Amino acid sequence: MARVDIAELRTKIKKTQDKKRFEHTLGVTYTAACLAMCYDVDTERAQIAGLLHDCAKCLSNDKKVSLCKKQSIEINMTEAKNPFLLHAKAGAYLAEHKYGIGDEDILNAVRYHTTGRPGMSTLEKIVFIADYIEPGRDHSARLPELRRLAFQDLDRTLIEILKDTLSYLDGLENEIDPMTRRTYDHYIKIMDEKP
Ligand code: DGI
Ligand code: FE
Ligand code: FE
Repeated sequence: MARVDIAELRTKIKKTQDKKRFEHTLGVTYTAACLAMCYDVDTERAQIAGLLHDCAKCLSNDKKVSLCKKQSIEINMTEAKNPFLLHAKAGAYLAEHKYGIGDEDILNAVRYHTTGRPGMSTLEKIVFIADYIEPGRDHSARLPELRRLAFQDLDRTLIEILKDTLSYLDGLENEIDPMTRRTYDHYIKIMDEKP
């Protein structure tokens, strides 16, 4: 992969995001870098994935849908009802074709940062978790506990975040993306199988 200039990428992303979203992006970027240090992952790749994870967030919903249709990216029922979910898939497309990222692991970290997926790489887990725990977040009373846990056990943190997300979405029709459920079931199973 051609070398990515992180400072240059940061400047480009800043131009596409409002102030609050860009602050969040920086929070995810540095939190992902810290988790990468903890789990022996390349910190540059963690920062690149963090900078890019919400790169399609500030497109209008119409733009997200039309980009996915144009690029033959599948839109499931949940995404059709909640087009904001498409910022992950659309973001992976832009990361590759607008920002020139060829690293499949980084692209997957962007693609699955909202729902997760069974069998995530360490980098994918890091971005998913960093998105939830970055310092600017203030959406869950359990954040202090999850922030601590993130630096101790990625899989357990993943499960706790998915559990909170599923219970938040529970009972709302067409709300739960099948992938979010599959990710949770997969990691619960892995946890049960651990000695
Ligand atoms: O883009 P961000 O706001 O930084 O974070 P994100 O991409 O993780 O999106 C967060 C939102 O996504 C949060 O409100 C929970 C929601 N979410 C996660 N999984 C699902 C979901 N929403 C729906 N409708 N269905 C899901 O399966
Ligand atoms: Fe996101
Ligand atoms: Fe995010």
